[in-house]
Amino acid sequence: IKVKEIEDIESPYAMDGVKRKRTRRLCDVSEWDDRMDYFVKKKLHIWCRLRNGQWVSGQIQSTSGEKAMVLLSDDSVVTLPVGDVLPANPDVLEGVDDLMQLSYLNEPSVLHNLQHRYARDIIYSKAGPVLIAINPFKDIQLYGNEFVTAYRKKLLNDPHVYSIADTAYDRMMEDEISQSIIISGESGSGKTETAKIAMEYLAMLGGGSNGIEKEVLQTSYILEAFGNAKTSRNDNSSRFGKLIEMHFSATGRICGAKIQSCRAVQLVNGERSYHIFYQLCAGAPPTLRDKLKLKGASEYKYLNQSGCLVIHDVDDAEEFRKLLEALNTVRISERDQEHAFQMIASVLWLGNITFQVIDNSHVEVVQSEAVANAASLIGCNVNDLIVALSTCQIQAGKDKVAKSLTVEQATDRRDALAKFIYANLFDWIVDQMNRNLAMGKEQTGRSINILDIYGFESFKKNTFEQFLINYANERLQQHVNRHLLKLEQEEYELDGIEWSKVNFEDNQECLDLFEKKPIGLISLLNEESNSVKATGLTFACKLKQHIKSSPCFKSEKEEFCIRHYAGEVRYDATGFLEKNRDELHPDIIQLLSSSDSHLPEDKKFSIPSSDTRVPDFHKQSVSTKFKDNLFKLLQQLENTMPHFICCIKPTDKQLPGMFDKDLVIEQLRCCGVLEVVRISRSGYPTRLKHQEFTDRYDFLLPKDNACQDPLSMSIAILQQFGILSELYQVGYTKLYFRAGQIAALEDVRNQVLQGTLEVQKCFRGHRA
Ligand code: AD9
Ligand code: MG
Repeated sequence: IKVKEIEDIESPYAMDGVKRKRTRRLCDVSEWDDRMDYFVKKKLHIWCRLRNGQWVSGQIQSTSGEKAMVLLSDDSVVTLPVGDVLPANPDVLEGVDDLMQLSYLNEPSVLHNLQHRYARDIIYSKAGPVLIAINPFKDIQLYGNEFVTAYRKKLLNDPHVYSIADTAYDRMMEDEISQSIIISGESGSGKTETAKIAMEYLAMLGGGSNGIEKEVLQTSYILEAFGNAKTSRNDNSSRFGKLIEMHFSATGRICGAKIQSCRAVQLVNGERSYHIFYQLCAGAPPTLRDKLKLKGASEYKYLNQSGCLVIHDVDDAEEFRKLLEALNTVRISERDQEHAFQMIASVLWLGNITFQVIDNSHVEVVQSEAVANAASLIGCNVNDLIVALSTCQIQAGKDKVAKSLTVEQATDRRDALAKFIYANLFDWIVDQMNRNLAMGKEQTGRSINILDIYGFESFKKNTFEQFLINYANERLQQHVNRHLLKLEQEEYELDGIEWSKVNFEDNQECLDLFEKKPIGLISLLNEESNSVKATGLTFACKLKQHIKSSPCFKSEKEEFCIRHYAGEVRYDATGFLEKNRDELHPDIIQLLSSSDSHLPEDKKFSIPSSDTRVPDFHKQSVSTKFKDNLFKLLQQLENTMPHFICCIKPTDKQLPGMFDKDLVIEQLRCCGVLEVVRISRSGYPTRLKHQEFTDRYDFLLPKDNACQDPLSMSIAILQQFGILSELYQVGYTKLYFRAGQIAALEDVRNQVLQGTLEVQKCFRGHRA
């Protein structure tokens, strides 16, 4: 749509059909009541909410009191409460790029606009400063070299991840300030794909002769193999959060990268475990198979319990081949790769170890290929493994005696060992990649950080893992809200400019519920985890007893409910304590430290202190470590200039061509999209300190004004230029301009400097 057309449309604010330029402000509810008659008279389109909650298009025929008679597109007429009728935008605004351009900003109009675009494969739109990305669930022709070039040369201006990455790159190069691209959205909305698209763009911009950009791109593939799994919400769901830093040289070339991760490892995640297990089983070449004694995925208990071994349209063997390629690209040696696969296979074999009770008194490990293979892959003695899994060494005076475990305890030990090996391997791989991508030079202000975490999750059964993931999303949401909604408005208020506040839903209450000490979910969980006798039930009771007042919390028996910003989630407290403790028994630590003595230093297990004299409360719990890690990631983003992408999942079915309006509007509400547009539309995006402003433009003033203070000088300049008072505001410290105003001033300044305009004439010209 050409700007001209938008400007010339007849405004419903204009009375009696007098044509007026469209005012760039939205109609709020009270004004809408006044304008309804105009809509009736002009037969303009409106949105009306039917009894089933759906918004449909129609025309108001008449109103009487609190009722409106509306003609629908099927020629039927319905009578509705006036409150269920909202103005629709004129046709000329159909499918605008930026929701800021809509004359009427209401939920049905926003939904209609996004759906109109989505149906045409235009998945990106702007909501003021935020990019909205709606998952297409199919390949769309919007990426690749030609698009990169077009965005780089600014030939294309349509909303796109490329354009966000391009702006970040330009700002970084010009201002030497680190940038961040923060991607939010619920599980399956497209965050990880979006992160990769942004990385691809930056890699093409910053690629050079050293080929490091190819390595950076391949890290995603490796991280996904080891850190993603299929869930019911997403076939490729990230089970870890990551922050990728890309560093650039003074000439804008990528000179290094760093990956930081934040994870909550569980071996069994909903439908399938991590992709790597299936990839290895399906794709390992014969020699590797022999070495690892590998069988098919269906032979392993950790994999076959869920009943889901394959992902539709995914060939695990082919994926394994790609993984090897990626590992080679990031220069992880073949020996190191083999070490990694050995650890993966050891986990699989550990899962197949079974126990039996002998004489009703003690537990024994069943002798099988599983225990033999696991021991040989871990690199320990079979008997040592058997002893560590089935007995507990107790100090009796100077001697140690072995006490038999129960089957349950032995199983827990086995699983804890497997989980530890896997977690250790994940960290090791990240370390290896970081080492190879490390920057040659010291850090500069030129970096772009891309944040992609696990999205908000709500399953039928939600456990400790969802608890941590949803907590992380709650924190991220606050970070986004703070930057987009809060800080902006606070700046206006502090600087004393006139501003009518836009309210938004704050999630502080829910965050307090998690973080408050000593009566917050994490504190109480840690406290209960320290008690030997505590169970899931006692934990849930403790929560019920202490957290009564929070409106975000309910509990019942072994379950508790948290009202998150993105919806209510019911958690099952079973297993929370064990998972939060995540203890590795000293016997297992002993086993591992004796097993890896032959390994080179960098491949040794990073084993926690086996010193039993270290009191438990000094060992950090999983939730505390997770929280600290998350804070570290978000803290790092505080010092950067943020760019936001909000991913939206248009359907729960993971299929193209579907647009579930209820689902979409819920997500738009969660991201505060309408509020962001409201603030941006009435906001002042260009800000200059009085001194900066006068330094730049004071030469345009008559000489006698020159000795005034910067504030008075600023006002004098603005008056001389005849800038309309609604286009700027004067704060205590800065001047605030509506979009585009500085460009007009700059134009005059340049003309005067070039001698094509006389100072006095420019004032008159502007006033006219
Ligand atoms: V989770 O929080 O990690 O569970 P994400 O990361 O938000 O989730 P992901 O990026 O994995 O979602 O996207 C889910 C699926 O949507 C992908 O596997 C693709 O099949 C599909 N998708 C997402 N974005 C695009 C896209 N731009 N083009 C094509 C896409 N397909
Ligand atoms: Mg993801």
